[in-house]
Amino acid sequence: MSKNEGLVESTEWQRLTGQAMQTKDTHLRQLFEADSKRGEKFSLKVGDIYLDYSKNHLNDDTLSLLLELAEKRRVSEQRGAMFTGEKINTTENRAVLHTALRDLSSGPVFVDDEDVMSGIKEVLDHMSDFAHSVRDGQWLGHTGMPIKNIVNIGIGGSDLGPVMVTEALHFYAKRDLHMHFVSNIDGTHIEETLRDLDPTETLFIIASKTFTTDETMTNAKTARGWVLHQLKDESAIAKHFVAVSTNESEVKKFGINPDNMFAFWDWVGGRYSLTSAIGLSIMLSIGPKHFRELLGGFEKMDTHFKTAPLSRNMPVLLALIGIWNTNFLGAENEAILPYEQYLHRFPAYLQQANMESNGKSVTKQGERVDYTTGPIIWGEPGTNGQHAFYQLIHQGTRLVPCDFIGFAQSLNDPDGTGAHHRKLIANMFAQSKALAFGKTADEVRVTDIPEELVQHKVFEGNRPSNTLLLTKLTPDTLGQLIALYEHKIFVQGVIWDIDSFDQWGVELGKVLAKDLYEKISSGEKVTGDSSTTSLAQEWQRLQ
Ligand code: G6Q
Repeated sequence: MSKNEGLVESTEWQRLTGQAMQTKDTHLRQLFEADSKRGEKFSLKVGDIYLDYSKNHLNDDTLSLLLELAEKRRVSEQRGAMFTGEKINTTENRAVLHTALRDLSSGPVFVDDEDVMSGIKEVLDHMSDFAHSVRDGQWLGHTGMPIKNIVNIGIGGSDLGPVMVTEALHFYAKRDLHMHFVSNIDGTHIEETLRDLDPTETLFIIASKTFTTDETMTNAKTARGWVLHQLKDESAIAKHFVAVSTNESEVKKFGINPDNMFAFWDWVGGRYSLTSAIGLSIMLSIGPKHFRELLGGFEKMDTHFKTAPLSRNMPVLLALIGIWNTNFLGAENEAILPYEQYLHRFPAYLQQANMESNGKSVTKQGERVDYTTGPIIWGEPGTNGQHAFYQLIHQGTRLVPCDFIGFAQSLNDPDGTGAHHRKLIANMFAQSKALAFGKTADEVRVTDIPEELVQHKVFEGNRPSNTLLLTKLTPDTLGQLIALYEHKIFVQGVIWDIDSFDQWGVELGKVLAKDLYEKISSGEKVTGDSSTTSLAQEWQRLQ
């Protein structure tokens, strides 16, 4: 009998099901009334992150039961296996070692009897030398011009992390080096990006682990054509293109000098790669010193995750709360709500990190699960979301567990009074308060309003949320925050017994698109199902 067959039937799971039944009618208001210290009690500070998880439907018993589940699913053992380079990505037979990328202080880490640490340090030094030369204006384009624009061409894991972090740390950026990101195969993306750029002062980073991804290679070839059209010399490619990849032969074929290739390894998954050479665009933007601070932040959270007992382990707690909401309270989704404009791409980044990792329906042994796995992740920065979709979170019929993320200190104070930031944070606190405690009909009636409006103005409350309050947005604290979510996702994958590090679900669409591309390009009739056939015919008719 496989380990997974017993998950739902296990004592731990059954007891949690019972706990959910037993506590389902207790309102968050009652939990807070029963314990005046609940807010302090259900909170944890790690590094620069203060996590308040008190506004969740849980009590001491729930937490104990969840921790028993984590023990039963051997979370500690699996965590050790990841950090020591065991091939825990079983369907691809790969180690999962993004933590080694930021483990800059300690001893060797082995994959197939080879210590990976020296290679990591070498690439980091290579990246730093290159970033310095571009930022200092020593790296010159083909006509002798310094570089003013960097265009990162990549998609998925080779795009979302770099975009998110470059935006998040824009405060620390070299302002006269403009960063651009092209990912979509839609020609509009590259067309609109390049239309105002001058190739003599533009450098392209072709970021692709495989160097075969259709979107990236199509955009890279277009960029190559754009450069050659204006500079009219093949030797210009060496000055205007660098690559980040694991595939040296394809990089060479493209015409990029292997000296300008920044390597990484198959044990770095795409969506976990921003601390590898895939972060080159980040380093160019914020500089090598800040990039190392970012790695330092990741390392702090890695160390905490690796060493803290499960009961005081922030990624583990976040993961267990997510499991509780998903598997026992029936939540289908999680909203990520950063009250920080610089983090405006953080929800999109976490969407991939979480949904590509845990959007699985078979166990590691290939058996269909009989429980819910990864939630739908979505979100937008506050306060914008408040004027858009928060209505549904407050008064709709769905359960939307929220993560509020805010910073104690702001990086900007445009009117010199601090009012913007105080208003921002007051809104964040207000939202989780309103979600948890709501407003009863009696409270609504305190003001003189027509009776027929009362129910419209009632807030049931009782809606769960976590709040993460960080000191200040820096490379270091951002690293801590990202690593926190990476490890949360890992812990949930372990509990669900799924492979969080493969992504077979993206394959079918790619194969079908290739076939359809060939057919519509050659004018061949598309046959098969009547929907796709009709769509293709209509498209052909409209050409
Ligand atoms: C991430 C996925 C995926 C990948 C892209 C780009 O974990 O593997 O998003 O990053 O498909 O792949 P390449 O880097 O190989 O172009």
